[in-house]
Amino acid sequence: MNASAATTPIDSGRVAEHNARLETDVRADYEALSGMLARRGRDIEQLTALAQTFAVAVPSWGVGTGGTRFARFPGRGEPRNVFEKMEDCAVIHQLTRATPTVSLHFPWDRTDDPAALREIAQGYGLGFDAVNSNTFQDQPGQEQTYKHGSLTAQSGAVRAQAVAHNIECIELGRALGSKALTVWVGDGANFPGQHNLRGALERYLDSMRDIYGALPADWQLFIEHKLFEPAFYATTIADWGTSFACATELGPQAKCLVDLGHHAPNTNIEMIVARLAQFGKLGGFHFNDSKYGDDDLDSGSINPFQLFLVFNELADASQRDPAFRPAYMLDQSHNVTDPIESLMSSAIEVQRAFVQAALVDRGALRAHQEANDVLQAAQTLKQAYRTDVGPILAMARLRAGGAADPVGAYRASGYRTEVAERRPARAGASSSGIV
Ligand code: RM4
Ligand code: MN
Ligand code: MN
Repeated sequence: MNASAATTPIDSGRVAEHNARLETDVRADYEALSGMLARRGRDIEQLTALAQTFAVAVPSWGVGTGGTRFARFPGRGEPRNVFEKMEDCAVIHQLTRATPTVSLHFPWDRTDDPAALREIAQGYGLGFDAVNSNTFQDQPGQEQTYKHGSLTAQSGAVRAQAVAHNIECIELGRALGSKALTVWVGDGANFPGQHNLRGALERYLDSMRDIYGALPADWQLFIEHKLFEPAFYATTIADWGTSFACATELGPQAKCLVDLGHHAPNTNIEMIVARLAQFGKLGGFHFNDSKYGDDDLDSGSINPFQLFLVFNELADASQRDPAFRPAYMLDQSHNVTDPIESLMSSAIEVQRAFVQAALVDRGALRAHQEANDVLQAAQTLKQAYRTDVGPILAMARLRAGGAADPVGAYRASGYRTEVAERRPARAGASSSGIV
């Protein structure tokens, strides 16, 4: 559905006014960049068309204010249910035109009426990406506790409950039009000796086999690894090697999901991406940025060069196999910013890395590599990374009916003040934002 046919939470006339004020400048910058790229033998139109194909899913849990394990400081007008979350996601897509899907998290987003939710999403021009299961928390009224693990628990009853929840996620996702389930478990040990390291992984695989068996034929199962937290000594699915082994063990519908924040500082994540792509097991991403651990900071806010290098590997993989399509999703927690603003600028940062990677002169890079011209090879990447592709992104948005400056248009719209009035805080209602 295009922007004009969809219901837009922000009045489209106001966005048009905003664009009219900025359009002359955007065009001037675009012309200047066009000339510079032409001198490098690159056609700006081809890059803008490519930018318009970019899409990344918004995490439903990211539109509420997040927190730390110390506190959460709620923002104004937070969404109180999945329908209000969809409205905020629609704003993000309306202004960026880069986020046509939403990734839901159950039971946080559980609904008794998936058909109604699907219809509302369609009205906004939104679809659903992978659904996420949650066996890292106990829910009110739940029979078994996950205190000592879920898919790896010693207790068969706990494992059965965790498997049943994942199967319910598949059913809900199916009704919503999703095509993948992402499984992240916090299972692991806090103390040496707490559990048998091998036994825990055996139980994990047994549970995952049951979930895999419930997948529709056109679905994928994404295994998300994470180094630590909440298990501080030994996390069962701690690294891409374990994830890869499990995905291989389970079968062709199982793939690995790389959350950028789930690695030790300084890990060469682009190399992990290259390895998983080479062996056909790269299922998708949770984009975010981090300084120390699973910080869930805005994409590109700390280490944009790393994001570019990840996309450089993805560009290489798509050149080798044009059918290569990993799922792109954001996974962030916004503690001190307006989540809508953070998600819009993050989606644009990921799109920026995607376009910068497309700018890499791959022929020249290969030639420098073959000639062992190390300096020129590195410079070839840097030249693409240093190019300000902002005008391409702005033009792509204008052409797709978005905003020249999404954060500017959003602030001018008064949306946050308006929702603050009609969404008074309700105790415990948010279920959004990670604490
Ligand atoms: C985890 C992981 C999962 C996300 C939860 C909320 O650290 O990143 O993807 O669903 O947090
Ligand atoms: Mn994640
Ligand atoms: Mn995480």
